[in-house]
Amino acid sequence: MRDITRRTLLLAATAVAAAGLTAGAAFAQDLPPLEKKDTYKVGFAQTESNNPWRIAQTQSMQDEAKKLGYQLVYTDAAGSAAKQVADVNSMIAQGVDLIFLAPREEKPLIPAVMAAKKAGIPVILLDRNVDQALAKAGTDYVTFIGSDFIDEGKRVAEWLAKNANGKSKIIELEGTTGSSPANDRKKGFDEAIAAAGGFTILASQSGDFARDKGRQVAESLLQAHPDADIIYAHNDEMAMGAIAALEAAGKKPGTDVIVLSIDGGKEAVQAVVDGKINAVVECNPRFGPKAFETMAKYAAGEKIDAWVKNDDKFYDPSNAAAELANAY
Ligand code: GZL
Repeated sequence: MRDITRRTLLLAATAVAAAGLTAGAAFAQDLPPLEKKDTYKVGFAQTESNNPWRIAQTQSMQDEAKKLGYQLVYTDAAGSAAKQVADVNSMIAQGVDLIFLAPREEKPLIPAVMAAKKAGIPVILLDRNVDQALAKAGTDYVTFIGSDFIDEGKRVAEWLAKNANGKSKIIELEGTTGSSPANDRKKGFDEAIAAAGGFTILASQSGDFARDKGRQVAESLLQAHPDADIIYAHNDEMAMGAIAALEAAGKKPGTDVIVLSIDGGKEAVQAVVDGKINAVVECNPRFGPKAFETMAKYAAGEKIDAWVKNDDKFYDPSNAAAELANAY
């Protein structure tokens, strides 16, 4: 009797384990659905509110949620990836229907994405992506809505290659370390500028997408490399900081030193008009309409592409004045 019971228990335990694994494996493949409803409770986990781009993105999301009559659970991680993970977990605990997440950095937010999936809550990534080796659109989250950051960096480099007029020594101000825009704007620019030939990147350092940090880093790199005659900033805030650093050093931004940026906010486009920035690739922060449109398509059962790509304009002296009114 004892042998039968033991054997039976072992067989049962094996069957349960196999079922569990199968179920787990099957679950791993299933993206949580979104029920078609008249209204939703939606989470938006923002990275920080330290610059006009972030503020414009948040405003766009809040405006669209209000227009639709949806309840928006908004959190601001104040620049901390760890807090952003906690913010997502709190949204899960509140039982939101879907989470919009702008992952501050590519790797630390993976657990948050997986926790939402495990809880049966679909995630749509906005503006920044997660490490594609660790999480996949269509399996772990619905989609990534955002710009092609590699192409943004490439477009800056291609403009520079045509308009450098003999300048060739570059200081690069990188965005937030570990973030997809910083990684990819560097990759796109560095590869294209190397392919163009004749340029040297003297130094490349993070200014964390922030104005004052960008100014401080530009100041120290200009002191270390007084021969630098090009500054490529991964966003407008650091470009504006670099302009302040150049003027403090008695140099004319846009003339003595070429200044290049990405984002295309009003202040930067005005700086192009004023001749202090030479060219800017747009990265539009107005995600609201496309984000909620994509959510509605998902609820309706439509197939969503792994990447819903935003198109970016380009501003230089040829069009900045005419385009200024449209900049965010
Ligand atoms: C890009 C976005 C970046 C902006 C910065 O999609 O993540 O973050 O370029 C912002 O201005 O801080």
